[in-house]
Amino acid sequence: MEDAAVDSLVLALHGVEAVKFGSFKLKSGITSPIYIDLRVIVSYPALLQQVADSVWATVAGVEHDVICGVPYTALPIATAISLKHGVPMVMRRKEVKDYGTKKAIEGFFEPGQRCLIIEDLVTSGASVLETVEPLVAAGLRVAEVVVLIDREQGGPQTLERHGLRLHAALKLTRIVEVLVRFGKLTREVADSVERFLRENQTSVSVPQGLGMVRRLPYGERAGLSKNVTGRRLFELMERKQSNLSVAADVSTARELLALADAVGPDICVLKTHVDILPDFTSDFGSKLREIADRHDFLIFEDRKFADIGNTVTMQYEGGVYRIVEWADITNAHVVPGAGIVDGLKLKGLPKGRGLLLLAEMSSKGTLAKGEYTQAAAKIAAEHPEFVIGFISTNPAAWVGGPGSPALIHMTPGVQMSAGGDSLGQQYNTPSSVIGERGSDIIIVGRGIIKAADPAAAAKEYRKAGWTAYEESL
Ligand code: S5P
Repeated sequence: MEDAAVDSLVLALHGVEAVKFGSFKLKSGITSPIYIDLRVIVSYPALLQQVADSVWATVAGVEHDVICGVPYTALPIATAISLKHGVPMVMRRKEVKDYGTKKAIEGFFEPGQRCLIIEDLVTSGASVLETVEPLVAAGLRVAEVVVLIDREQGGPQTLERHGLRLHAALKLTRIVEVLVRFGKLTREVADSVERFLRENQTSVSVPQGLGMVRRLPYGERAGLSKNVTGRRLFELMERKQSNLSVAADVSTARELLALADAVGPDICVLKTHVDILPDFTSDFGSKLREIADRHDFLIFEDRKFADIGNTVTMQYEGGVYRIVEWADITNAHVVPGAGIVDGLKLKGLPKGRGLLLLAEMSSKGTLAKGEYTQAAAKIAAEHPEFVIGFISTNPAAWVGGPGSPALIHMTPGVQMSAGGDSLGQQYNTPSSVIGERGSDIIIVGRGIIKAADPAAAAKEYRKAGWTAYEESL
């Protein structure tokens, strides 16, 4: 927005007392030097139009098919935009809590359409998330949110963690700056507002219940998977009562086979990195398969493919390792786009193999977050016959939650106590990963393989993982 337009809007909002300064006791009990209440703008049609125009100008060029105002204050703003620009609108019903059984979204839309969210004021971002959840559950794609005023108290950061980009027509500090410049506010009050903002940052990690679908038992999910390996995995977890995967990052193939035998009775999946084994031979696969069959677990080669479709077909099938011959499961980054899935599927599907997509990573500073994670979820949803799930770290916080119950979430970075290593690995506990973060399988490496007695440690992790699962049902 042009400076003059900002000035005029701020002065108009201040003129009708939509933005007030003084000492206000908030619902939370905190005293705030500023109070913003935009409900009053419906009484001033010219101002409502000015607000709608400013909001609309803020998202010029942002693509969408429908818009949805967050009830209630933003509804008239969305309506004004809809009327002036001919954009179809949908409405979220605020009263319907159980959107599984009642209609939560009014209006016509097609699944897969992009919905732009319109809001009047963002503090923590929680109301926006409440509106986004049923929209996503109804099949709309949501990635962009526009707000008239961002209070700059942590909302954009929270929304970003949920894969949403916030566009703000006005930021609170800008409003204050304009009002000081026009002599409506003293420097002293402005300073107190800035101090208040600094000291009252919000952080909504996972609002209670948001994004959490009711967890179905693993056994029931077996029937939903469209992939043989996905089905087998759910069935064997239920049968064996284990959601533990051991990351067998030992230094030789010999040690790996011995470890597989030792932890075999307690795991559902053994995860390998065969390219670290100096004594790998072509019979490694058949030896490991024999142990896997005996102890009833699946083999996951953590190859993390990341190339174009044509190249990965050769890497998956050929070379020294011939991964497709012996690994039930492998995984891929989605950075090349959906072609990587098509390539791997060409070789893997005829053998009944399954693929996991890396939607998030456990390492510090990972770039796999927000829109990237959402893109991985979308690619998975488009390939249900081959993609069996994700490597993820916090699926409960995804927009719309962990997604289809046919897809499984496996989470690395697990130890009995939270922490990390010196190279950026970050650890969460089994109960946090399964109970709070909504994952299905814990992947444990050094927590088990570096223990004095790996077999005993595996039993402990298995128990911790399974107890957390049972409690979450
Ligand atoms: O984001 C990830 C993805 C994976 S697959 N972070 C990870 O740590 N992993 C793998 O999980 C990693 O390659 C290693 O094999 C295992 C974690 O091992 P730990 O020793 O830190 O438990």
